[in-house]
Amino acid sequence: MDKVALITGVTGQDGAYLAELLLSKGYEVHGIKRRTSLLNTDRIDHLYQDPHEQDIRFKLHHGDLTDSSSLIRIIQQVQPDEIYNLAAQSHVAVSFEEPEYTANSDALGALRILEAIRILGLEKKTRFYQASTSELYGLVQEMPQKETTPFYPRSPYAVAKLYAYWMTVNYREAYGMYACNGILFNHESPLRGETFVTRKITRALARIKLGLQDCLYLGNLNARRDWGHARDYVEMQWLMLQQDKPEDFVIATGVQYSVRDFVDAAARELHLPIRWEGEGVEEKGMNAQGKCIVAVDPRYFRPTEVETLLGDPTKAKTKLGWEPKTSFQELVAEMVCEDMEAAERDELVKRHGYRALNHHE
Ligand code: NDP
Ligand code: GDR
Repeated sequence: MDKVALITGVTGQDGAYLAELLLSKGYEVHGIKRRTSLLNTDRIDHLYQDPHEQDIRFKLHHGDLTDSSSLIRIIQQVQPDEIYNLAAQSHVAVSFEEPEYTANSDALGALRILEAIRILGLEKKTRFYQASTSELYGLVQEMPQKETTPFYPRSPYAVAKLYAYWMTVNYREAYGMYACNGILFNHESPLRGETFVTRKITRALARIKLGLQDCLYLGNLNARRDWGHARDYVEMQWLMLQQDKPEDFVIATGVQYSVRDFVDAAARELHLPIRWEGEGVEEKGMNAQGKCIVAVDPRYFRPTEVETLLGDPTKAKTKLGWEPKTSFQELVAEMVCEDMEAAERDELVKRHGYRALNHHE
């Protein structure tokens, strides 16, 4: 019998890569998506199968992490061998604006799934993966951060994820469930949400290059992150559920760059050299013609910031043989390339109006 997996957050960046990976391994994949007024399945449309076909391997269910009854119903119906809990209000800055909702979805959401597994008597059948985060380290206590580094969360998002982390550990110890945390450092891709800093940079610089936008406004340029590729990281999410016993793992590249470094790397890909001048909120990135194309806007500063994160993936390497395949430069190049293609399409429409796309006219 093929394995059955259930993915929460299937419409998100990781959900899309993970669904693709599990389908390629022969899984029957179920995803939970929430109801939205506009379609939100762009990232997984290529995996969609007409429900009228025979032998459907990829199925979507309406549900929400804030709604226990929908979760219990779906888990009962699907009887999954593996649940990947990827759904979350995942934006750190937004969590300061919506702390209560963030706690409801990110902290209690994980609890609701763990309880659903217990209520349905699936503790011995269903393996559980929790999308934990390097944000747990927050105000870092040790460089680099590994599985034993103490946590110090610095946002409502991170505090909510801390609750989910410990609930996962507690259900493993209390009920003997196969439940584990992947402590993932930042991972990006062309599918990354447009308001996270990497995608914001690659998208804006591509548009600036084509004259569709004048300036990119950013917050803390000095923040340092350990950035990997989402495609490599979902492989590890799967591997973590295939072991003899459940354990928590740090997933990272072990290399860190600043936000400013990311801007420079993306600009280099676009042959758009940037010269930095000024300091603090006055810092600016100038193009070759002396025009400001990157500026600091304090509205993007966070009430409490995580200044530096650097992961030590030694445990994942030695115990699971996992290593990231994509370098920082390759990641930036792939993101820039896709955003340049999107900008070129927009520029075409701007230049020729809708006629260029409507050949039947
Ligand atoms: P995204 O923001 O791209 O995706 C989040 C997903 O969760 C989307 O499918 C979203 O649906 C869904 N979702 C949000 N709220 C709810 C809810 N209340 N009920 C059901 N679904 C909901 O995140 P990523 O794919 O980047 O990250 C996946 C997980 O990993 C998240 O939990 C994130 O916190 C965590 N993480 C991410 C890291 C990263 O660098 N990417 C690093 C460490 C952890 P919709 O499409 O409708 O918005
Ligand atoms: P992060 O990612 O908070 O690490 O959370 P994000 O890309 O939002 O920020 C990274 C760093 O860049 C700084 N920054 C800006 N950030 C955004 N979004 N927009 C800006 O304009 C900007 N300017 C500077 C931030 O202050 C920060 O220091 C991500 C999410 O995917 C979480 O869900 C996940 O848990 C962590 O990564 C690991």
